[in-house]
Amino acid sequence: MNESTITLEQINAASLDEACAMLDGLYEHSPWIARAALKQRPFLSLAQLKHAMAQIVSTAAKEAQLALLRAHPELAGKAMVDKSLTAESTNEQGKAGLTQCTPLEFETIQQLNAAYNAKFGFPFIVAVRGTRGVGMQKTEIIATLERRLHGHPDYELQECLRNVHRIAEIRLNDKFGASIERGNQVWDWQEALAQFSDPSFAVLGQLTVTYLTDAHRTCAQRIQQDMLDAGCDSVHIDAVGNVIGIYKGDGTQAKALMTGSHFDTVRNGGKYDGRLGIYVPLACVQQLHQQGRRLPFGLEIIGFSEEEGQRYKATFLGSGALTGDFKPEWLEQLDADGVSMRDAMQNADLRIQDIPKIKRKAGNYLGFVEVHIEQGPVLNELNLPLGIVTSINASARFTGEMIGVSCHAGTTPMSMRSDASVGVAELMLYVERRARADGDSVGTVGILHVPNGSINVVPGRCAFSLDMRAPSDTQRDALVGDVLAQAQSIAAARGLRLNLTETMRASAAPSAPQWQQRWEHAVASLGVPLHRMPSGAGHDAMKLHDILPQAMLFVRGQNAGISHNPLESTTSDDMQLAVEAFDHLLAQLTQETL
Ligand code: HGY
Ligand code: MN
Ligand code: MN
Repeated sequence: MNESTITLEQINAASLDEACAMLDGLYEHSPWIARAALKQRPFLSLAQLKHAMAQIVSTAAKEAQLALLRAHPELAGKAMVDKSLTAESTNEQGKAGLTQCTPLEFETIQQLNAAYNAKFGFPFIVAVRGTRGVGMQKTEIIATLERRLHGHPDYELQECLRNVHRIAEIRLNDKFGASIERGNQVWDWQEALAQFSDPSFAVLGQLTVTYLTDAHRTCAQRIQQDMLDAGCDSVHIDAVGNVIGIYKGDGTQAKALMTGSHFDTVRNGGKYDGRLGIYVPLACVQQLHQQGRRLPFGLEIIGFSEEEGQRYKATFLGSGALTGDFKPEWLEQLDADGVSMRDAMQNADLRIQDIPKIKRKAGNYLGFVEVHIEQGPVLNELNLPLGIVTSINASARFTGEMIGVSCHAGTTPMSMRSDASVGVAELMLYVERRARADGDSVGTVGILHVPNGSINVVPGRCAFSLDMRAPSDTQRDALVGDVLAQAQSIAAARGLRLNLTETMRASAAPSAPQWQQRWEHAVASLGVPLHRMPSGAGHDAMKLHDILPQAMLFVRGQNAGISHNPLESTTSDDMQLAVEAFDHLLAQLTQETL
């Protein structure tokens, strides 16, 4: 802490005017926010102060919110040109290179700013210091401005406010000299891992890492090295390609804590889905190792090799192998290029015959915890960095095909067609209607494909997928039952044949109360308000749930929490808080073990 930084103790002890002076400049030309929040002193943490200020804005009148946005300068705008920016904005726009725009960049930003302001009535605001705090690239700023120009006014108002809070967060960190090194380390580990992608996607600048491809194996080696460098005592790759890092305990407690998540991705996915859950605990091991400390129990951090079921229809393969749920019939599955899983595993030097041996004995473990990005908008809208998972929704997946008659699009009367794609289209609309009727179920047709389709041929075949989820097995089964029955009746009414194969079914996985409570104590210790929520996404924790007590911690996503999308994003500040929460959970376990 250098002499120019301030401390929370000073903030809590100062008079209101002195405290306001210390926080001056957090919100551009808007001291009313800090002043109102400071009335809630004392603050336990910066996280608590940040959330208090965000709440002051969220509960303010819309006019006050609009005034706050309009108090902000445009990016590379008039204030920058005539040098009337505040010191903070000068620093931020400078770090993002906006003071060195080419004439074309300058012209583009000016035009986009004008269009944005004309459409929404307030300036485009993005935290140009970015999610790592070191400054966005100008190209990224322009792309964000172009993308958000098409946003909905209500969303853009809230998104600009969230960026204003992010700007204030970074300014607060500067004022307090806040240490977010470990969050930065987690951010950097994931950034480095994201450079490896399956070639046909890499050329498009997209991240896709599917089971046992060259990119996948390079990721496994990189994770293995990161684990060793961070201080794991041993790291190995098991018979299904999981990367297992061990940090030994001091021998007091024979049982170990298992944690981790997956490192495979969906096609054109994000950098944090799964990977965050490997690197947050690794940052804890790194600090334990640096301090020469041992916990009473061992830590087993696992990078699960396959969770998304992209290359093969074998979801949760990595974590399932540890619970004894590896299905031998998967080995014969062929990928899109006709490569069997067996061949892919042999090519990766995996010992298929050893798969049964990697099943874990539950008695060797205290439990399983997983940190994961939320992959949804809830924490983002609540301005909360962390969330407590109460249960993982039940899910079921199917692949299917409707088969009719392909025929001439010009000569076949509408009344004489068995059009496979229209049958699937009718089913899709039913899935949407039926899932929506439950309120908290979801149904998705993610794959839709007319093989060898032609513009002038009525489709004779249409392939599709079904992904259906609900908070309970009962509700999921009712949804699945109705959808499958409707599929049959659509096919019958349209003279189509229907093929459907169930490819996955996972039960709802409620968090083990004592583990959920440990996460709650950890989050509360950071001064972050508790928000309990179900997980709409499936996770490895739902497989380990079959043999171990488990609970998850969610980390807020940026960009409305979008996921399975290259816009998937979290900040190093939120990653720092996740690391600190994990530290606290380890400390609780240590306390309980002694
Ligand atoms: O689809 C899911 O829920 C997870 O991301 N595999
Ligand atoms: Mn995923
Ligand atoms: Mn995931």
